[in-house]
Amino acid sequence: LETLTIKNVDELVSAIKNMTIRGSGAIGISGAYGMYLAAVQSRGDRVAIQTAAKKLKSSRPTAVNLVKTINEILLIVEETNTNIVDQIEEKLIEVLNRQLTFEFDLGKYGAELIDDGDTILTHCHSGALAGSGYGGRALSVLRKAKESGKDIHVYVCETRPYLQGARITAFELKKFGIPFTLITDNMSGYFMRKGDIQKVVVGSDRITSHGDLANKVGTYMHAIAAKENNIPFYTATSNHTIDSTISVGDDIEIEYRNGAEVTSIQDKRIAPEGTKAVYPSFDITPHHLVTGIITEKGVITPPYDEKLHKVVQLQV
Ligand code: RUB
Repeated sequence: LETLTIKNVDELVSAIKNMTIRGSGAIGISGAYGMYLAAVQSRGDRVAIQTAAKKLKSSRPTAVNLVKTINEILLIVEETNTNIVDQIEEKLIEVLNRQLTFEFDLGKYGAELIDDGDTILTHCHSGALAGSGYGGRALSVLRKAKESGKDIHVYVCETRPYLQGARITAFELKKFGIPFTLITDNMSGYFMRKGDIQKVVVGSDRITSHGDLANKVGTYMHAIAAKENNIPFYTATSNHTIDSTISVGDDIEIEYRNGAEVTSIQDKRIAPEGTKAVYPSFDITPHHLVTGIITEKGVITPPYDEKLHKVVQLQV
């Protein structure tokens, strides 16, 4: 685990853009830290804090956590006349504690869906700030299942091109003593058809009111293969990932990253020079492929609209 020192909002925005900080939960929390940093450094100057908010919100477009968290803090800026810095600090602490509680609670509900002896497929890395918290969202479900005495095994997709599965999830599973096998992204269908996978649990970056979800590209393929093989497909999330302003998943903005991130692996070029490559960082899994949405308030099953709306209403 490396320590990252961030000295100002611009450095934070770069760290989010270049994926040093990534994952919807982690960038949401970082956004709150960024707002606090801007407040402290500008001594509570409204315009400076609002400018920071704009930069932070546009750093990555798909995960809604970041935008929602920053909007919460912007409310303080708009409505408070005194002690803006102290109030933002209080909100930051609230956001951190809330995230830890969410992760713990949703893990508890999610673990009830896992049976003793299950092998679970997960994609990318669904965690909080690496190494902190209860272990992130999908990971929290797996960890709770293991802690409740269930004998589980996890297939972890490596997740090209950033390899978050291999570089982060595998390390966290190892740390928590959960047996796992690393596979490449294109192997899940094979193992599902063979009967080796009983559940799929992934995170999500944004969930619409219909229950369509955006998550790391490749998630949709796993969901289709799961449906075809009668394997339950779950997403582990919190109310901050639910965007009730959008109903249809295809209306979610998908971040396109530089194709050069596909033509090389860890700075080593793997394709001929001049190769054209594209990298949509997320894809949309429509709600009819989603068996359940695991939240801090319980597991939501279809039809989603009204139930998701209630979860959003329950907390800020
Ligand atoms: C990460 C990713 C994660 C979700 C959910 O993508 O798709 O599955 O963000 O994570 P990237 P969490 O690495 O491109 O940010 O549950 O931690 O919020």
